Order: sequence, then structure tokens, then C-alpha cells
Amino acid sequence: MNIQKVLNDLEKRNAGETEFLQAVKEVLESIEDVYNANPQFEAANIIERLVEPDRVLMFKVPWMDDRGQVNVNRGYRIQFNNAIGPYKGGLRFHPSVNLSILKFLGFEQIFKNSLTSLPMGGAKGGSDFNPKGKSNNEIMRFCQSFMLELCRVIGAETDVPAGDIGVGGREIGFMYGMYKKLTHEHTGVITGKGIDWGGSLVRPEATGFGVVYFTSEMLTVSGESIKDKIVAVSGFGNVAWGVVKKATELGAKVVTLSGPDGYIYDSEGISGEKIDFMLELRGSNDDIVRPYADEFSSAKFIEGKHPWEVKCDIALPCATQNELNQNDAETLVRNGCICVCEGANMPSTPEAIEVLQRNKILFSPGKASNAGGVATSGLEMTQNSMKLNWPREEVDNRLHQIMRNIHSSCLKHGKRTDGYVDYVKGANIAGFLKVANAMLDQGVV
Ligand code: NDP
Ligand code: 2IT
Repeated sequence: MNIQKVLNDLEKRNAGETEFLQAVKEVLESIEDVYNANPQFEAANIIERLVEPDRVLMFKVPWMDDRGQVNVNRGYRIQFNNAIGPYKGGLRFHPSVNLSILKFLGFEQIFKNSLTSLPMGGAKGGSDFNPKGKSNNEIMRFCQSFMLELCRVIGAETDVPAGDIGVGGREIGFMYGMYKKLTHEHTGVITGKGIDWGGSLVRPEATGFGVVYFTSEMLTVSGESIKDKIVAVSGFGNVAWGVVKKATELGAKVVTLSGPDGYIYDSEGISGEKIDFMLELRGSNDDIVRPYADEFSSAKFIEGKHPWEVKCDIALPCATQNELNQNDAETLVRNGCICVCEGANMPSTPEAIEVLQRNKILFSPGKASNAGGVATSGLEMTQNSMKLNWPREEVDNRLHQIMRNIHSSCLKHGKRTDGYVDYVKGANIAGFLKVANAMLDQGVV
């Protein structure tokens, strides 16, 4: 494989899709040696087949707001690869959503899902709909209209969506309700469902818990532990919430949260009722984290900045893509940070990763460390198939074991001769091999 040639061709065919090209480049650079050492991959042209989605659905989503005005948004579902199982991946509702962002997320999901060891292919979807400031009824009408189209391509054994930015329990409920009405079936077609109607215990916390389990594994390798560490977290959504909960429970002190308006610094740490307040903030349909500082006197609000300027031992970016850049990475290194573990998808820029790895900081890519969310979605699918519910402890134990296994896979393929673990390379190779071998087995389809 000539990476530059593949990327040049890809750039021509997908002009301007910067996030998608960024995600592909990272994977290709990681797998180059393994790919070229196995000529059967090139003979079957695995790379060209892997970087082209199986299909892309784009559709109109008309909906009526509370004033009786008709609005139109764009909906998407990218079914990227189903070599190892039904398409699986979340739905994102955010005004920044476009084809490039969803293709990058769908592409990443292929390798992430492969790492979980569960049978799930890669997909992603969503809309440029902005849930902020919308009423409950507006959200419901939007979700129903979205599902009217989406339902044509999903199914419990075909494609199983879930949540992502802007899509939580409420949105999943509205979409599931419409799917059920349209198909006359109660199936495991969506994950992240309410606990009373087919959801799994621990799914709401799973992504964040998984990130912290993974962080602990990374620290153990270097003889460290998360206890008593100062942790900087970005975002204040679902993933950030689970991260703060588990990190605090394990004795770490989380001192930051962030939103599009800036970040809060809480010198006493975010614990107890403050963690519950995060849920209120997220549920408020507002775009801001500032009210946290109004509520708790131990906190101050820093407008328009990212939390990476705060002195911390561990940084856990949990908001969105490309939110931690080269400058941020340099600041973290200068301030003595020892570990950056991604909760969001691709939050660190390639330049930031280069700085962190050059300085031998423990660094894990989201596709490894945030895989606990989709893994628990996989466990929800299993429970739905069996028509039973596992107790909390069973789901949590399985999640924990899956995160340990992913960590071992990263070590297996990413440990360098100097002892440093390249988790990016490890995750990409481990995720790739399973999918590529499955594609070989199944012929040219
Ligand atoms: P939420 O909607 O619950 O929270 C997202 C958070 O990020 C909010 O605080 C949001 O603020 C902020 N945010 C979103 N876009 C931007 C932006 N452009 N600039 C600054 N801040 C922004 O989403 P999740 O917690 O579910 O997702 C967070 C990240 O984790 C995403 O990268 C997602 O893909 C990833 N992820 C999620 C999983 C899940 O199970 N939910 C699983 C694995 C990964 P605001 O809403 O105010 O804009
Ligand atoms: O990015 C992700 O892995 C998710 N948003 C979760 C996907 C899922 O299907 O649970």
C-alpha cells in the first residue's frame, strides 16, 4: 500500500471532508506495516473497500415548530462496514453535523466495534438539527419525522442506532416509539433504551465508566493509580458525567468541566450533588456550563477557554472532535500531565498526539478508551435477544472485562521495543485485523 497515493485518491473523491480524511490517515499510517506484510490484503484491495462506506443515506427531515412554522433539516445514516456484524453506531444531533463528520465517526466505529470483541459493524448517523432551546414537543416532532425515513434502513439484525451528542434517553424514546408504531414490532432496534422498555442497566454510565477503567489500566502498566490524581475533564454531557462519577468514586479529584461557553474550575473537586447537577445542566437544553459556577462557590468560570491550561495529572477530553490542539498538548506536558485518555471521538488533533507521544505521555485514542459505550450497547442487544435483563453488577463486570481486553489488545500490537505503548497503533492494528480477515473470508461483496 502506498499511503500517499490512497490518500490523494481519497481526497479527490471526498474533497473538503477534512475530518474523514484525518481519521483515515491516522488508521492507514498505523496499519501500513501489518498491511504490507500480508499481501493477501492488497490482493483483495481491502483498503479501497474499507474507506468507502457500504452506503450513505441522506434525507429530508421536515418538522413543525411550536409557532406552526415548518422547518427542514438534513438527516443521515452512514452504513460503513458490516463485515463482523450488523451496522452499529450512534446518532448525533448538532448544528455542526455534516457528511464529513459522520463519515469520520462511522469509519472510527468500524475499528472501535471490532475492538470490543462483540459482533458489531460500523455506522453513524444524525442531523444538523440543533436541540438547544427547543421544547419537548419540538424535539418529539423532529425525532418522529427523522425516524419516518430512518426506519427504512435499520433493524435489530441490520443496523442498530444509539445516542451520541444531542441524543440521549429522551430522543431515543421518541425515535423508538415511532419505530414501534411504524413496524408493529418491539425489537432491539435501538440501544440506550429506557430501563423499563428494553434498556440495559449501566448503559447511561457505560462510556464514562469505560474511559476510567481504561485509564486505570494504562496507569497500572506504569505502576501508577488513579487514586488522588488531579483530573481535568472537558464537556458536560453524557460521557463527561460517567467519567466524573467513576473517577471520583475511585478517589481521583476532578477539577474541570467545559462547554462551548468556557470551562469551570472547581478547586474542591466535582463530587456528590455536583455530579447530579451536571445532569440538570445537560437536561436544561441550554448551551452553557457557566451556571455550575453560580451554583457552587468553590467553582469559578473561565470564559471562552479550554480546561487544558489547568495543572493536572490526567486529562480526559469528553466533548467533541479536535478540541485539544498542539498548544494544549504542550501546556499539558509542561504542567506535568502523565496521561491523556480520550472520552470523545478524535478530540486530539494529529499535532497534539505527536507532542504527547514524543514526550512519552500515556495517550489513548477514543476508539479504544471510549468503546465501553458501544460495548454496553452490544450487551443491551444480547439481553434483548434473550428477552431478559442482567443485574447491574453483571453488566458492569462485563464492561470492565471488555475494557481490560481492549487494553491488552493495544499492548499486544502497540508495545514498542523501548517499552512505550503506542495505543494509537495498537488499537488501529487490532481493530483492523479482525475486520480485514472477515472481509477476506467473505469474498468480494
Ligand atoms: P452530549 O450531547 O451528552 O455532550 C456533548 C458535550 O460536548 C456537551 O457538553 C456539548 O456542549 C459539548 N460540545 C458538543 N459540540 C461541541 C462543540 N462543537 N464545541 C464545544 N463543545 C461541544 O454528548 P456525549 O457526552 O454523548 O458525547 C461526547 C463525545 O463522546 C462525542 O465526541 C461523542 O461522539 C463521544 N462518544 C459518546 C458516546 C456515548 O455513548 N454517548 C460513546 C462514545 C463516544 P453543548 O451540547 O452545549 O454544545
Ligand atoms: O461513538 C460511539 O461509540 C457512540 N456514540 C455509541 C454508539 C452505540 O451504538 O452505542
